[in-house]
Amino acid sequence: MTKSAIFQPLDFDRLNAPEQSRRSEEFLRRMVKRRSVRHFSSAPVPLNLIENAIRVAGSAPSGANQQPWTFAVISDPALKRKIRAAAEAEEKESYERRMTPEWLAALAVLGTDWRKPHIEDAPYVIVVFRQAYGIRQNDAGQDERVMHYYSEESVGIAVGFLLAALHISGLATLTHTPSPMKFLAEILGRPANERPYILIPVGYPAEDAEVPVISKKPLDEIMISR
Ligand code: IYR
Repeated sequence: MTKSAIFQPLDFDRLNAPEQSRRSEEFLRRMVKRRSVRHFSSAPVPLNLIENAIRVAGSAPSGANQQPWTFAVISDPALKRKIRAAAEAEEKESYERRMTPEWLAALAVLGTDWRKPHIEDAPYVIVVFRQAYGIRQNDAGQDERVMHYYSEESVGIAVGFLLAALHISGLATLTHTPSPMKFLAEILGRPANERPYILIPVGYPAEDAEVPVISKKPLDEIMISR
């Protein structure tokens, strides 16, 4: 049965111009301070910050509002150890054999290697899964595939929301994409329609955390106006 749209009035806060500027400047000032962190403290993080950030991610727009995502929140040390070991095994193979010299050269500015201690050190690891298709029961009680539209784009947008929410809550994150990532679906026992999309260690930076000196392109290099 197709469901048709039901409409309601939009709940929208029309801000005055100074308030718009204030919020815009404040958000910009805070967001540009976000850095990918690879040295985490094991200090605990309140779970409600993680939950709220996932609520923010879950509010993201998605193709046909299908919300094709699952956020796996992992804090169990044994599970984190297992994920780290599997990620490092894939990454070692990648860094030593699979990545091209051009790729390794591009990565040199970040100073990364196959070692991923942050997966164990950070109190939480969020693994985001993309639901390549949905599953529903048909009238005969059998599972049927539901086509998902723009799931890659939808999950990308939700992850952007998630990273922003975690950062604004005073938490550090890393976007990590061990390749291939299939082991995450296996370790976490996810169904066949879920594809690992990204792994995000979340926590506080280690006292002595360092980040590479890199810069972002200025506005005139990333924006065109006509
Ligand atoms: N996935 C690897 C390699 C890596 C690739 C890119 I592109 C980066 O921006 C950073 C790392 C790793 O996580 O080390």
